[in-house]
Amino acid sequence: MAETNYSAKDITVLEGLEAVRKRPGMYIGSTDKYGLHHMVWEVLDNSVDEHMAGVGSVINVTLNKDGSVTIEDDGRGMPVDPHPVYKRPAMEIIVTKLHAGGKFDNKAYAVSGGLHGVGISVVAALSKDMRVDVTKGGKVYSQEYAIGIPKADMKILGDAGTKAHGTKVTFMADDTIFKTIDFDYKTLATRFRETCFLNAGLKIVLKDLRSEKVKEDSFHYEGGLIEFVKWLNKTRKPIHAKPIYFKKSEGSTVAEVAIQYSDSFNENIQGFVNTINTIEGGTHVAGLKSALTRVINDYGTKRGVFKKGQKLTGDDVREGITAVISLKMSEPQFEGQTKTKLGNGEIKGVVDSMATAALNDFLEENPVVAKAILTKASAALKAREAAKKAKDLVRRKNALGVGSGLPGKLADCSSRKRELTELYVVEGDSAGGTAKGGRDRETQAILPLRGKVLNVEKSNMARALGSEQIANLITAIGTGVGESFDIAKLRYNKIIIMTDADVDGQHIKALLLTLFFRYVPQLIEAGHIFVAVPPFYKIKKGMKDYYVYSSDELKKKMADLGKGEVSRFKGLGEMNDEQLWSTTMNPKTRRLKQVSIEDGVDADETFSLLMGDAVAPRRAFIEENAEKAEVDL
Ligand code: 0RA
Repeated sequence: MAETNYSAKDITVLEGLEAVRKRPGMYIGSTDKYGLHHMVWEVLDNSVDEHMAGVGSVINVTLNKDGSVTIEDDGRGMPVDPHPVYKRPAMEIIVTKLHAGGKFDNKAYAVSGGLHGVGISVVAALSKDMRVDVTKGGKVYSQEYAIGIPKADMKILGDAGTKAHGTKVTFMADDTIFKTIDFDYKTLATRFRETCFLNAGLKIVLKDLRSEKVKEDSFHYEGGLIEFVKWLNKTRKPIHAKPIYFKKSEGSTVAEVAIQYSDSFNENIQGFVNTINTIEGGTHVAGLKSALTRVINDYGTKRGVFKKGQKLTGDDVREGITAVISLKMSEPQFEGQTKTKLGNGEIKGVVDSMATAALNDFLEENPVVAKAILTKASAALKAREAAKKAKDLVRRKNALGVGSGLPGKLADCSSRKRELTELYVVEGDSAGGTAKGGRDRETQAILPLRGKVLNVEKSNMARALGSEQIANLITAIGTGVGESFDIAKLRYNKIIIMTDADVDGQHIKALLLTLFFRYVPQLIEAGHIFVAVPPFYKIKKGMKDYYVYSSDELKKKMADLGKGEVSRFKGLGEMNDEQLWSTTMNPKTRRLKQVSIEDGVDADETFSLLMGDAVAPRRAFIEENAEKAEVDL
């Protein structure tokens, strides 16, 4: 700390950083993996801003051997001149003062409400060490910090070429703050790829020096959003080669959209606001959707392709769509469970009218593509109407015995207090029977599934909803799917997938997760979907049985117990009512994994690769993820 001399003004600076260390979650969301990676996004945003400002085109991100991260850009370089009020180098103020604000805060698209833009000072405060090197005006300036406090004054290290400029930030996350400081290569790579698609021309190079085998990936797309939708469709068969593309602005709001339909049955719309992936959608996505439905209906009506009274629903129009909407706006408001839903009401109309004009123009100018899209949507409409007819027929036949309308296989719980209730979706009739015997009848409902669930990645919505398994499940859950989804009608607070720990069980789990992700993603986003974790081993010692859930736990427990007879649990069927209750269903002792979507693009890639048609990319994906015991969904 040498000769650094703090004046009264600087005291508030220190207090600011103290607040960050006391309540890190307020500034970076959390102190888990999510918050840790947020540290990188925070520094990277500054480097991307330089590219947006027209200076700088390459960002190098390096995971160093010692666990620190370096982010180096060729932007203008952080200012280093003395700050007029604090009389310290601007660099020091930017890095050590919370919300340096004012003079330095010249971001055109500051993100409020979200967690971005909290500033590099937050990263500094939560780092054991940070070093910033700025190259500009022919010189290199450098300063080091520990938990946000300068170790010494800024130094001039020497001369650089007069043309060189940029900022290099290296930080070591503080392991007394973060639960883990182990960065995940895939999480970083996914985010950097997205960032480069959203900023055409920007190049990000990611290097991992942590293990013997150095990993490196480089992301750079001159085609921006158009390349993005093509990349998203790499596992699908597009029905038109050239994506629909437009970029329009109104005031300070800029919307950029690319759309490409494929012969698949799913809807994959990725929304971004100021480069943040809005997993829960919001008004920008709603505006795009309403324009699409209206424009394609109008186009079909004008050409006389519909029978009287026939109309495409939004779900019809979006069957097989892959789209990206990137919105840049000032003062976005984020809502929702994970604060990834755009809330600004005015945006819906703005995007709707921009998209209506652009889509009308596109369809007029590209009649071949227009026809392909209309044919696809009409096929969805026909399938939907045929499925409805079949259902009405069944309903008429059963007119006398409708009862509650709930599936006969469902063993419902007695409580009607939704916050307390749970639905166990159980593989197989026999495990279903055991679960019925073991459950808490008041709060736990059981829905047994016989055999495989239809793969919704490979079938249209009408056919999927016509399958008994899926119809039963959706009816039991209560919300409906697609456009008619209504969270207020949700019948259970927790929906828990319970399958065997074998290959078949994994497959059924994957099919159910695909169904939830494609048809009711809102339930995943709101944290209602869980996977039950049955025990892996049973240890018998004397009269007592112990259950453990992993090989690590087994080792520990055996060390505790000294001796015992170990047996492997293979399937749910091996347990009796009482065992299933105590190991897997009793809320006090069971293990549950909550299913979440960290990144919409990544989740779509995982499902389309694992459950879709393309074989070669699936093999590559599985090989790439082979070291992970299981792919996190
Ligand atoms: C404040 C003002 C200016 C640039 C930056 C900060 C800046 C920060 C970081 C962090 C990492 N890389 C960065 N690059 C730039 C504007 C400088 C000017 O107008 O010359």
